[in-house]
Amino acid sequence: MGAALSGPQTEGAYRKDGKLENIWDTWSDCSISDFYNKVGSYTGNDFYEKYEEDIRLFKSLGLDSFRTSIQWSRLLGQDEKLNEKGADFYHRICACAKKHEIELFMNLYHFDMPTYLFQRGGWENREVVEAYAVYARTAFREFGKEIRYWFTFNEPIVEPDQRYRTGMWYPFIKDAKRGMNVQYHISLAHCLAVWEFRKAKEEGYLLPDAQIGLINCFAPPYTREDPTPEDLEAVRMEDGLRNRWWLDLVTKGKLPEDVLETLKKCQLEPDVRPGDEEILHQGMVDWLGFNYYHPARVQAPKEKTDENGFLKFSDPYVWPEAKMNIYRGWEIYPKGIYDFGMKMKEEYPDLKFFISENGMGVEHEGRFRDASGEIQDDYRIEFVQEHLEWVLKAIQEGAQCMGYHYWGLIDNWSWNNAFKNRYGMIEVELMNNYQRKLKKSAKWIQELIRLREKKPIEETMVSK
Ligand code: IFM
Repeated sequence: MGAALSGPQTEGAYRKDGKLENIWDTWSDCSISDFYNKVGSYTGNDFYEKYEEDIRLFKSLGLDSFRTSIQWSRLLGQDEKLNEKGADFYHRICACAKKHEIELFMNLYHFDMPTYLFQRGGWENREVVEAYAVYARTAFREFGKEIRYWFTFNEPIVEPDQRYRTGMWYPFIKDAKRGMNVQYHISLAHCLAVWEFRKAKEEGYLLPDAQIGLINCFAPPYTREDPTPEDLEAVRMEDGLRNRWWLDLVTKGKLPEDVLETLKKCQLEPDVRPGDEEILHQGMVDWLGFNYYHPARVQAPKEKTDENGFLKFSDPYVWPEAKMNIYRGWEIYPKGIYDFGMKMKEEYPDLKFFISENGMGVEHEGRFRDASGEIQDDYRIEFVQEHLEWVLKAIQEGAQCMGYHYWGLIDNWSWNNAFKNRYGMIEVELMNNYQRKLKKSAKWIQELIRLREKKPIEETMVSK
């Protein structure tokens, strides 16, 4: 049981100690009104200053692990040399986690491209893929004896989607073809990093039991009842592009052929070059992180093509019985976690996984404060409890699920939504020097963990 965070959403200190500008700082600088309440990337939740307090808090709640990410823009300078002060910050985090006997999971990339590399084409440019491999190599060698659990990417599907296909995020591109290349290049970058990891291990830079993984938001796809063949085709491609793409890569070292064939037929195939096959083959991991918030409900597309003339694979399908998190616009469907667990058991039985993110973001949480000032977030307790019950069922039925990390245990900066939706079980008071304060759910999870140590998990989980 642990917590998930990321560097760019928590650290702040955006120009401190030699940190370079990243793509979020650039977007904040050029259009601050795009960010909720005009809160840009600059301060995170002050983790740079408060990491010791935060790690102590995790420990006091009984958590055994937490994830954050190294910011590429903090670790390396433009010359690709180590930024000593940046490295020192991450060494201090490692030492603090060790002191409090809490396992640190370290991710290398969380949507945070350094701006100078973005200006060279970002993930559209193969040189950036190579630069990422250099960055990963440097991180493995620098922190190899301090970190056991490594991850190459968090949600590698998100940047192709948000920056290049839907154009919701800076630089607001809507081009399915460019999006496919970005997705493909990120896949190659993942593989090169895994290769660097294996090499670093052979050369003795890593802990002997170090592991490497990938984390993605594998939203299980569903369609309408009584689907047409076209609806099923929409599910095949939704699953193919967003889930099987990564699952095949990390278990078989190749991309799903049916998906590549379909992409070829509609001129959306990525720019595959000689030698890529060998690179892809390096992509197999030791385990996987599954971020789960909502299912993907799709149906056959109404229009055949999008506004740029590229073939559309699906339209959203609104399930009439859907229960919504209205603040985030995401469906709450706890059973999806179990369905994914069963899919893993059937289709990728050798790969262990853990729930690497799951959580509920809610707006204006101040209205749920009681007389003592504590936020009574019973909705969050219900959300986590229901999801954990499905995790338990999946484990009981044979899924190799190793654990659960709650996303955003401490309120954090959520991209252009900034602090609009609060995810934390720990509140951050923005107007009071980012002070931390437990919400009701923090006490609930503390008690859950305490009981779990004493009783069989089944009894702990029964709703009272
Ligand atoms: O804040 C994000 C995180 O960066 C990736 N997963 C989803 C979270 C909530 O929106």
